[in-house]
Amino acid sequence: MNGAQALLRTLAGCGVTVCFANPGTSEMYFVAGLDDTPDLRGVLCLYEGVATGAADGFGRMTGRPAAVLLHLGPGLANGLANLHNARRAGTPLLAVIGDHASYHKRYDAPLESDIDALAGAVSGWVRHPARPEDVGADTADAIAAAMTPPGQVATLILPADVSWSEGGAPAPPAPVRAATPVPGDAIDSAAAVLRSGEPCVLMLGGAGLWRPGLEAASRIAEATSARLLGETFPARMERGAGIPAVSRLAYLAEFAAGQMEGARHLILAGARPPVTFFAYPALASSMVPAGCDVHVLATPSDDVAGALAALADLVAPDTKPVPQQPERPAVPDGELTAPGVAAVIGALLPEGAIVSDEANTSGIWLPGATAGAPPHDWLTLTGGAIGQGLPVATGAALACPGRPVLALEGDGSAMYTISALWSHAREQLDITTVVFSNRRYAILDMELGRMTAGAGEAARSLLDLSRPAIDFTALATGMGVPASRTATVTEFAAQLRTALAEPGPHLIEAVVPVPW
Ligand SMILES: Cc1ncc(C[n+]2csc(CCOP(=O)(O)OP(=O)(O)O)c2C)c(N)n1
Repeated sequence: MNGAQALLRTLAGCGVTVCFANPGTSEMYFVAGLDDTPDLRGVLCLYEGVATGAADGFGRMTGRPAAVLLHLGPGLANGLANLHNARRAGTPLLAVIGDHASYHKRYDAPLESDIDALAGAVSGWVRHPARPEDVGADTADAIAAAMTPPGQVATLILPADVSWSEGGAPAPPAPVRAATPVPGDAIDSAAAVLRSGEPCVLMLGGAGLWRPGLEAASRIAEATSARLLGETFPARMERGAGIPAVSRLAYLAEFAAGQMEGARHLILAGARPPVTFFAYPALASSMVPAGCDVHVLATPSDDVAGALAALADLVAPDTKPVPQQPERPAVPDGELTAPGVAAVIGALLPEGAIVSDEANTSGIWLPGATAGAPPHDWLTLTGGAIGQGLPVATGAALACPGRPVLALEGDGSAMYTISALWSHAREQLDITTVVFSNRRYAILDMELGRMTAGAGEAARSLLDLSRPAIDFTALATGMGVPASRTATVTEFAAQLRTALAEPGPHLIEAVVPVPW
């Protein structure tokens, strides 16, 4: 058995079922080995940022790593932005980077580059198997490393000669570390803060935004009148009818300040201390109000749900969680707008849907409009690097066959990784993509206005996507995804109904004005 075969058999034996791949010559032995590894499905992605984002979506939904196969430093570099988002999400993910044969590296062939520098930027764990004999154990270690709570990017850099040389053997799974239990005194001191009678915010992140954590947090809020908030950009949040509703901290610091106002204590459960997305000349970077003490109940690598449940048992032993009531918005008629799209999505969102939200300024109304829809999962732009939404939808759909996936995309963001649509078609994934076609980088219009005295024509032109207008229906149909375009609410509702009813991928280009 060669090194590549040992790698593939170890992956399959450790329960890795999908490999999102964009290979090159240095990975040909891995590619060849797929025929002998029927339990590992290779999914071709036409750009590395699609492969890495898809692996992120898969890991967010399953808690298990998908593999991603990339071609040397340049392939890794193309996939880096979505690996960054995966790192911020705490997603378990295994990156396999093919490298030149060890003896070839000193010749400085054209694709030679500093793979370690690139991998180090996003990986919590990096290893280079030096011999085929090492590959099995290194792969098993990589999978266990990827699953170290809450999850991280683990990278194996595999020289071509280690791939093709004989001597490999598969290794059994390596033990995975469990989430760290939160010590009793951290729970006691959070309870003391909650009982102080002083205004408290309990901020939830990571696993704290899944149903058990939300239910425990709801009990705590009911019994103590602590205010609940979710982190601004969660990796995965469970929400909808029957699940306690929690608002997320706003992206705009001005709104977030209102949500945090008056807090004397901030208790963190799986969330980081809140900071502004960017620095602004006249704003503080920290969103913790002056005079507010920060208490860490659980870090993202701790047992967040367990800590919340223990805290609820202390301060709210007889209190039940308060579930969100079922509620659907009325669908307006007339010209299509971002709030109109949100209302239609809120009215039609199917039970068990997975929403990959990269709608940016057009998405402001989505949380409100979908709050009382049947239970669903919401995946957000964890690391702020756009081009995540379509790939994450790809991985989520492969992770959860049978569940409908919605990718809600700003037009600018959709273009970064538009070739994900081809993988949606090729794999016949049940993904409905809605592109909010406002034909601008609207959020940057807003930021330009906030940061500068006034922008001229040249500046505004740099944020304009209307010349030429992008025909998303042509792009989608050209890649095998049935598509339609509309500028009215009634048509949009009809198109969304059809897209949700028919299996396989669809795209709807929703022509909307910038929301202001
Ligand atoms: C990788 C990356 N490149 C650039 C940016 C800067 N950026 C933030 S939002 C944005 C435009 C988003 O446009 P669109 O998706 O159409 O949403 P809209 O702002 O119109 O709502 C850009 C370029 C970024 N966040 N990430």
